Amino acid sequence: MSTDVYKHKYSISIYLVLFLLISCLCDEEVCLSDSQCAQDLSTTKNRFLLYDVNPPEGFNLRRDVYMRFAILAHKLKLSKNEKLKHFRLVLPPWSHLYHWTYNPNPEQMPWGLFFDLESLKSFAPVIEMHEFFNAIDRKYSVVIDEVYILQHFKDMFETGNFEDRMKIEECRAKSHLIYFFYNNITSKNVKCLSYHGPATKLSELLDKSPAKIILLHHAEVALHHMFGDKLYWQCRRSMRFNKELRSIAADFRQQFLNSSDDLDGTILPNRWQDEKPHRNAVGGPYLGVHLRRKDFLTGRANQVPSVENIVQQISEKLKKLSLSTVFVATDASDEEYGDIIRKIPPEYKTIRYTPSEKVKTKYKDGGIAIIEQIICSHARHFIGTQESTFSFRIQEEREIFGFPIKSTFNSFCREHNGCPQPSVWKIVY
Ligand SMILES: Nc1nc2c(ncn2[C@@H]2O[C@H](COP(=O)(O)OP(=O)(O)O)[C@@H](O)[C@H]2O)c(=O)[nH]1
Ligand SMILES: *[C@@H]1O[C@H](CO)[C@@H](O)[C@H](O)[C@H]1NC(C)=O
Ligand SMILES: *[C@@H]1O[C@H](CO)[C@@H](O)[C@H](O)[C@H]1NC(C)=O
Ligand SMILES: [Mg+2]
Repeated sequence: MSTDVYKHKYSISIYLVLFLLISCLCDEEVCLSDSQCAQDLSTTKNRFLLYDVNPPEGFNLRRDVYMRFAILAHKLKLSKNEKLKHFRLVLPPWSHLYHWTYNPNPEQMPWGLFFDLESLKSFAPVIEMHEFFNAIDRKYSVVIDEVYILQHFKDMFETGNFEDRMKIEECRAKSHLIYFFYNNITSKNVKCLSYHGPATKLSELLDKSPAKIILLHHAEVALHHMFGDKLYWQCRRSMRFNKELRSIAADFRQQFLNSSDDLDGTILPNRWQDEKPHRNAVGGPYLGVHLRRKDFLTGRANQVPSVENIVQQISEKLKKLSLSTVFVATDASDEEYGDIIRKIPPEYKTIRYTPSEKVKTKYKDGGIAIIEQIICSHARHFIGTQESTFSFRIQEEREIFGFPIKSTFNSFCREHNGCPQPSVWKIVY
């Protein structure tokens, strides 16, 4: 064999070693293959922040908790602190939501099924659970270095001390940690952290801790950094729904509501960063309403009007706006919905979204609810249910589309209880 070949091979390996050395030194995430990416992520300074929310909380409050942590992750990434700037926020898979049809197995649905992951990632360094599994260097199980169960300070209301603070204290509630229903995730180091303050303050904890993998449970205890400021809306705008869900909603609007983005003035640019605030959205020729029933009927009887009352408010609004169609998003039973249809005057058309088997199987209750939210967010006028986060998320979406304030921030009035209207959280910047 000629020595030239040897020389050649030799120099290739020297280059390879040099290349690896340089890429390690620069801490660049240049990945030539999936396994190498995983290797790189584990050997570099990357740290992982996982979070979970109080199990009974619904989808739309969880979206709000996400924003608090995405804003933290966004700030960590911009930090000059070497210990903080390499954090990834791991998105908790969606399982066993209280309002969803019960499934014996945890669904563990990734965020990409509901949201446009690329868009989320363009705001904050977030990764799916499966990306986290690939990234860490453990073969069969994950041991979380530190778990903090957040809890409120016991004496906050008694002492009137509402200062931002945190302190490791005794655990007040028995928490059964389920680690996202994965039996290959464990931890030997669980503490309770009494906490009052915005999620961004947790950077102090992350800075002090040497841990590589940290889980915060009851993350909803941490509050918003600033509700309604520029960063809030940037984050909110990055929370675009998954393209297929948007397209299913668009087909439905086209077919049943004579509504399309070019006619309605609801075309958004491809990148959320390029969105320019305006107030020119018109919306499709229908009234959109959200009727939150089920547990609200018992838990918040004051907030929910009777069917007769609802029908009356819908009819009046349709007449006033010269519309003839109402789209109803609701968690009402078929029986209750049937009651609404029967009571609506015959000159008006009532429409509800009914998913195909394919949509049901793929997106389940979570995706169906989103499709209904998208349809409501494109209506000429919207009326929601008092204090429902499902309605709040629709109002934010309409704000992003640029609807006039008056067409968005409305709630159904309720008998004997006046007509409190939702806070107007406008985009201002
Ligand atoms: N498909 C559908 N589901 C709904 C509707 N309203 C409520 N739900 C379901 O009930 C859950 C309500 O919980 P959450 O999202 O926390 O909103 P909130 O309880 O109204 O503040 C939603 O996540 C949905 O799963 C609706 O109009 N349509
Ligand atoms: C943990 O288990 C899940 C399946 O339940 C699997 O997808 C994942 O890769 C496992 N993680 C590790 C690190 O082994
Ligand atoms: C749909 O809307 C367009 C424009 O608003 C209108 O010209 C057309 O007649 C409508 N079609 C139906 C079937 O209502
Ligand atoms: Mg809820």
